[in-house]
Amino acid sequence: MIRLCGFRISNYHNKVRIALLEKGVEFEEDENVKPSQKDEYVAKSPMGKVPYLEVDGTRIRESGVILEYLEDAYPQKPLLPKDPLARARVREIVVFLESHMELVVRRLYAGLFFGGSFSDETKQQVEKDIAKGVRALKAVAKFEPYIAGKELSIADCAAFVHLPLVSLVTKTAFGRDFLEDLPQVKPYLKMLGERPAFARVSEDRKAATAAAAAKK
Ligand SMILES: N[C@@H](CCC(=O)N[C@@H](CS)C(=O)NCC(=O)O)C(=O)O
Repeated sequence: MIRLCGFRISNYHNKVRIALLEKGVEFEEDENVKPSQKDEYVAKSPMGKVPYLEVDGTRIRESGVILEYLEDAYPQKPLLPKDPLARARVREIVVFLESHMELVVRRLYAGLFFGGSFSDETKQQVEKDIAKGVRALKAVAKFEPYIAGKELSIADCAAFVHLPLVSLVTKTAFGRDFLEDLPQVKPYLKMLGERPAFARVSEDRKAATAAAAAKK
């Protein structure tokens, strides 16, 4: 049996959950697992992060690796094309989204929304780096209607969770949504949000966010 462990506000947890639902894989979920540096948790997830996937007692960490495992283990409803070049293109989009967009804006996220701080230098660097990330995405995104072309792929699972964060952070920090340079993004995210798997994860994220806010 497969068990996804994490929490429903996490972009990385949600990306994996969307893929599991889209692929129709039967799975259990522990949605109350939080990142931690405590020994007991690090024994399960050595970086102390979520999510991880338990497969018959074995754990897989890193959402990208989990998605690749799911493709290998459940090829019936694929989220990667067969052609090696097309597969590379999907993975390239995922790297642009995660490494050059999500991780860039995350440098400001805690400071903007969780009472943390960042220096002017960090802010300037993020502005430069996110512009590069948006430029990269613009060069490869197809929106035909999916981000990598005609088929739904893991790049759509990633885009659905990462792009809204880029909009939120750039609007808040710089007074301008940097994704405005890609006008296809809004209708594309709306289209994805109408798919049952994406809609379910989105609703559950909202409910988990409201529950966390109510606890404070
Ligand atoms: N590269 C990891 C990133 C996972 C990640 O950063 N998860 C966040 C929650 S959204 C986390 O666990 N943060 C706690 C930490 O970084 O210590 C993946 O793709 O699974």
